[in-house]
Amino acid sequence: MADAERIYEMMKKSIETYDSDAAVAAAELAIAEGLDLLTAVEKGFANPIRELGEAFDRMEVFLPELTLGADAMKAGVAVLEKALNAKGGKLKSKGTVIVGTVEGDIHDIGKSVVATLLQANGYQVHDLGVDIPAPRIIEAAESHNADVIALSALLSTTMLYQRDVIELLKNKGLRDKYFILVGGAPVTQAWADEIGADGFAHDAFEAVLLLDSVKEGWGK
Ligand code: B12
Repeated sequence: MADAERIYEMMKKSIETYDSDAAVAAAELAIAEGLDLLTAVEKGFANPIRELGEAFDRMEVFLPELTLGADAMKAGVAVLEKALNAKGGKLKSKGTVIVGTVEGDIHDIGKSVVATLLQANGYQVHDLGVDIPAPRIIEAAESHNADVIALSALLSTTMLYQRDVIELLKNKGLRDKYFILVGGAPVTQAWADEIGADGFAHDAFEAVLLLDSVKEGWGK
């Protein structure tokens, strides 16, 4: 669809030029044109911010630019999220998800995209933020009567804390209460299998598809 591609391009440009107003305008246009908004989040905003992250990696851009790009992404995604919530507002929640970046890890952007997309797709999401120790994640899951615990880790050192959450759940006799979803750049299906997680997804879009395919009796 040529129109959709044009709007994704506008979104991408807004990230590349660190322009929050342009991101909002592109998001509003996507809504007005009736685009699939979940695809717009991933293609229009998440992919370009990932590319900006890679440029940061290569030291072609620096932290202030990356932060401004992330701000533009958040401004655009907030507009799409509002429209998606208005549509999904009448639907019964598909399930309750606790989302957080594990202890020692302050990477926020990918985790926030996952939280946004799940929420926009009908899940009730509690985003705990970053650098969250295992006991706090479990406390939140218990107090919100969650169905899913979604753990983000961007560092090979902090991936280990995904395992800690699972081990602590086991020690507390709570492991079977939750579907544990893991993700983040260094995380793989093999790692998810090794630590006994229930699911892994490469990106936010895949996370929604995965949860939709396994949910059963959630969203009480
Ligand atoms: C931005 C960034 C930062 C920013 C974070 C800002 C913020 N507010 O988030 C800052 C500058 C603070 C930072 C700091 C550090 N960083 Co950094 N950072 C990145 C960078 C460039 C981009 C990450 C990003 O936001 N990508 C965009 C988002 C949209 O993509 P994403 O995070 O991958 O998320 C998607 C998927 O992974 C997935 N996903 C993510 N979480 C989850 C969770 C679930 C449940 C699921 C299903 C899916 C999922 O879905 C997301 C959306 O589709 C990456 C490089 C890279 N290419 O990934 C390095 C990178 C992750 N950082 C790295 C490092 C080493 C560090 C530092 C240690 C650097 C240092 N020496 O100080 C510190 C660590 C700080 C800490 N304690 O956490 C390394 C990690 C290497 C490793 N494997 O361990 C990387 C890979 C860079 C590199 N090549 O060396 N970083």
